[in-house]
Amino acid sequence: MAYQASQPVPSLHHHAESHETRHVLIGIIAVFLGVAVGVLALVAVWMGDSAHTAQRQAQAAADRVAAATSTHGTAGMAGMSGMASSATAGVETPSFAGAAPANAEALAAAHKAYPAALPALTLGPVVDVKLGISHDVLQIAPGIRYNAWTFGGKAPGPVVHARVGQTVRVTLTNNSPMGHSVDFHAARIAPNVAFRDVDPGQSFTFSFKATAPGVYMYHCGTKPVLAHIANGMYGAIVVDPPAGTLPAADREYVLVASEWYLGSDGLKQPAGLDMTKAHEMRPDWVTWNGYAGQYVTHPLMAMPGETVRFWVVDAGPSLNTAFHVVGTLLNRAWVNADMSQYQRDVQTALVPAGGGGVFDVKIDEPGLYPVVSHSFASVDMGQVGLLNVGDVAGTMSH
Ligand SMILES: [Cu+2]
Repeated sequence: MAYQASQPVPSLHHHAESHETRHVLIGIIAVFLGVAVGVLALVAVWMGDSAHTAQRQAQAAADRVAAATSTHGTAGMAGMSGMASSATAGVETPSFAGAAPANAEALAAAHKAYPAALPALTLGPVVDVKLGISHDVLQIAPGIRYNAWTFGGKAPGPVVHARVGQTVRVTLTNNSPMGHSVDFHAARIAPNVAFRDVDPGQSFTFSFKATAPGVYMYHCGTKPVLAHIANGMYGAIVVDPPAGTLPAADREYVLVASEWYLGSDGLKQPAGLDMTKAHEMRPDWVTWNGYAGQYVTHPLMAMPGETVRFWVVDAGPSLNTAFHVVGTLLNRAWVNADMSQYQRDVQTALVPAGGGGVFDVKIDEPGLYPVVSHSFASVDMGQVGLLNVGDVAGTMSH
């Protein structure tokens, strides 16, 4: 107050003037607000109306799509089969999941299952891995053929088995008409050098030392990687820890999970890759070791009380695997294939796309135990097998 009183008169006058100005301003603002409220009310009414309009328009569009679908119907779909990519505007790429010829059961029985048993170790300091690259027609489900790109003429490619401390020497020979490469997740190596593209007709050798135990993916790393993996260019390498450091197992199986995205049903002629489905992660088939349901018709075997070890890789290209064995628990789960520690009595363990996991089960009661991804859409698309404990008769679907 003392300070205000000491102010010169002009200053006080100025104060009064500024009060007046403020009143005028408030008046203007009030008027403006009044107008604004009115305008907002009008906008609200207009918005409500345009929402109704939009709704009506959307419904009309939906009706037109429904009408078009029922008009063109199956004839339109049939005309599209055989196309590699079918992202025609407004038409969903059809699913070919579950397609099967009349003799599917006989074909499934006649199919020679991919050998899941872990191959023996190679003695000596160097493990020589020869990977021939070729383009081949593969069966990926009973009666379903696919134009695949492969390591060693099959998908997955050969299982590599090494021990920590060994050198893995990889020789790629490209017998296909286009460039390919290989990326080993077990390696610590400059990828621009080791994982480089190899031209058609060329060979290339690189080596790496196996430094960490586990199970790892290998795959073609040529762009677009999604297409090269989806077409079948992947496999597993198991790296054992030093001898005697893991609990003993009576049987060891390698399972590689992968998805297939088909541009046609693959029945009359081999299907090609549908990149639209691959991008949308909408597979037609999901498999263990490249063929839908092959271990249902040709179960993996074990005897009661045996410890069975699963070395699992998820090759993707995009979906994860929720590893689960129906009717038991995973006694030991080396999650993410970190072999320094395991979890006990796990119901389901995640194996991410591009990752691995190692799982022991010990089953005392004879029976048929489904081995699945508990992400059950994958089961319906073929990612299911059976562990037959005690060589019991019969089969089951799950
Ligand atoms: Cu490739």
